[in-house]
Amino acid sequence: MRLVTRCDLDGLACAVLIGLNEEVDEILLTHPQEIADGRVDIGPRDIIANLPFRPGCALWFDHHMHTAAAAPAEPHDGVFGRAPSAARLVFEYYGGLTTMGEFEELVHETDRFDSASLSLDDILDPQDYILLGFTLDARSGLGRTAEYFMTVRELLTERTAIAQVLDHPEVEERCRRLAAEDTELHTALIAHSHVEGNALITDFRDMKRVPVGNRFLVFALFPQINVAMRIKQDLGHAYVMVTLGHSIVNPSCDVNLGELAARYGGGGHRGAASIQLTGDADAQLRRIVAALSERQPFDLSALAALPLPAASRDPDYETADALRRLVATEAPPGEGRRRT
Ligand SMILES: [Mn+2]
Repeated sequence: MRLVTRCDLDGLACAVLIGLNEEVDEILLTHPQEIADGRVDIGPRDIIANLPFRPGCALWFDHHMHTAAAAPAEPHDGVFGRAPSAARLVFEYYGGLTTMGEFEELVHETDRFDSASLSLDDILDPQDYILLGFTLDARSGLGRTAEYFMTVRELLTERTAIAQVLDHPEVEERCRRLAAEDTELHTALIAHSHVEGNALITDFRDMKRVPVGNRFLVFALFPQINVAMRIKQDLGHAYVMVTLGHSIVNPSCDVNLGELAARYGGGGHRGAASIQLTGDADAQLRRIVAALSERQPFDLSALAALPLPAASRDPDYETADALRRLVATEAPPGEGRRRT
């Protein structure tokens, strides 16, 4: 059988669990759009996981409810349902705790990572499976991710303890580079951001190379904002790239970002969206910011005094402590650090 999945922690966990229960001799890593557009030939020896359905596959596992429009009317094997991760559906399908108890932690952490139910600690000082998840993020720009995916899949399939997985030279190297990118991104975010009401506006248009870093770092650095907007110049094309995201630390933004983006020719979901702006970008940016920032601004002086990370993987990371105190004092009742 061939497993068709996505190159992220959820796809990885699916690959490990399915591989233990089916004869998988080939893995194809692809993107949801490739499947949705029918650019991948799918047949009776294919198992699709963490990706949209295609008719004719042997098994299908997915939890992305926005693909519900593409949910098949025809009967199919596998599971499609609401769950924090596709790995959770796979785990339960093949017997869960009874048959694969040793993978419970992998599945639990994949649930948290895939649904972005992360704490400030997970963002500023990720550990174990959460750290592994960040090394697999294609947006981390670390390259050669498919080979890396296969290496880690083999380690996990052999039931290597997560501490040993992280000690593997390839994994260690990626963790090291991620930490370096995070430190750079931290500095860049502080230098290029300002707050408008409840929104953080980061303008990277004058940066030649934007550090990739952890995409949630912005929410840990500015825990009082509930929505972030990032502006970048697309060098190859004549447009300005705008990405919008609800904070995972302060999940109180009620603006539907997908709908807002659609008004400017972009798209996305309620909590995250992107727009390629052509024409007069500045005028459009001002209107988008106005739609995002509907509350009074916060005093940022406390944040300006925070130290930059010396070693962002240090367990005694000072910034994390400072942010914990900030969140404890500023978060309105009922809005904790964790979403679940
Ligand atoms: Mn998923």
